[in-house]
Amino acid sequence: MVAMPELLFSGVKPTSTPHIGNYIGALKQWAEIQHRYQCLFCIVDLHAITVPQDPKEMRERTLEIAAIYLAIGLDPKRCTLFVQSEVHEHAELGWILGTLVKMSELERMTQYKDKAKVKGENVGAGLFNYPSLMAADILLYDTTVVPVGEDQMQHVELTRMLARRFNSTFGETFVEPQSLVQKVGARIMSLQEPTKKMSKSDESASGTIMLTDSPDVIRKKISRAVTDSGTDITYDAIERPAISNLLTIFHHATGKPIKEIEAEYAGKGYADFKKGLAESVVEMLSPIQKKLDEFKSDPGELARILDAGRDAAQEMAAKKMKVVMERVGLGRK
Ligand code: ATP
Ligand code: LTN
Repeated sequence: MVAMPELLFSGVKPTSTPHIGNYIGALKQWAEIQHRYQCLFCIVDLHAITVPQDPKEMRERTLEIAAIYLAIGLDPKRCTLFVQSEVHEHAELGWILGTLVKMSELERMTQYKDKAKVKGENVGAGLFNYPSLMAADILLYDTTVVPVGEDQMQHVELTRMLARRFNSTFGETFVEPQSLVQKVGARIMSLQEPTKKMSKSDESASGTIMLTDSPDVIRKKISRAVTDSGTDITYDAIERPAISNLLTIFHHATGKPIKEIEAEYAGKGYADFKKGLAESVVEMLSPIQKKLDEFKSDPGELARILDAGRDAAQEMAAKKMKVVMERVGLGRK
């Protein structure tokens, strides 16, 4: 008997242009492992609206993310690329799972706590219930592997728990997924505040290198990156968070082990190190940017890929929802 390939699912929110944290923590890994799994990559626009978005800009960014998926090397012949809101089963299963999750479990989610802290009283209920929808994304497809940055591990854990809860309440229906997180680079920090993760919604644009930043902008942002006291270029995530973050980025941009980069810059100053780093990041991004321009200039092809992705995802999701509706007792037959 031929074993079924394991299924991989992941997604990015169209909240703004992705940054090198998204690339190093998630996207780069997707491109490397796509050949080992049956893959679905989603643009999670329903998640994006858990904080207010400009409608016109969000639609543009949805297409931009699709073009980025292709530019980083995802192969649409192997992977299903689609937009979350175009497959209505995501919202439906998200609702059902929202009836199973406990308030106290959602209250423990650090992404919610972090975002709610910034928003204060104005936080929407969607932000609170966000993990139910994320669990729906994953469970709809019998996903086994979810490659994400470290910040999302807690949500994948909650997804596993919801799968178990649903199965024990209504009968075996969902597969328990595993998160897949890189050893180094699962959490790239802001260049301006190295104790905070680099984030699309970060107020300080100079702390975040966007995948579309020009070489000059990249050089400027890296030259202004904060550093730790002293002059040593050595990795120590606790004592020297700023330099450790820059070393991690350097490692991913060049493929060189961190030890080798430390040796290369031993006795040299931060200025030399930052110059070397900036050129490596420019080199890492330049082929992606070139391809991105090509894909952006062919909206017909992008639309064709997303239409095919939607149809393929829809077919899988509909089958699963039929079973879920039956198990839960929804509808008439
Ligand atoms: P926002 O700031 O709007 O919440 P975000 O930057 O966290 O967005 P997402 O679209 O939510 O971006 O994340 C896409 C993927 O990138 C996820 O797998 C997430 O874990 C990963 N990721 C996000 N930020 C980082 C980071 N700083 N370092 C490593 N991985 C990250
Ligand atoms: N919550 C994730 C984005 C996301 C996701 C998913 C990731 C939504 N649904 C399913 C993996 C699998 C984030 O904030 N980065």
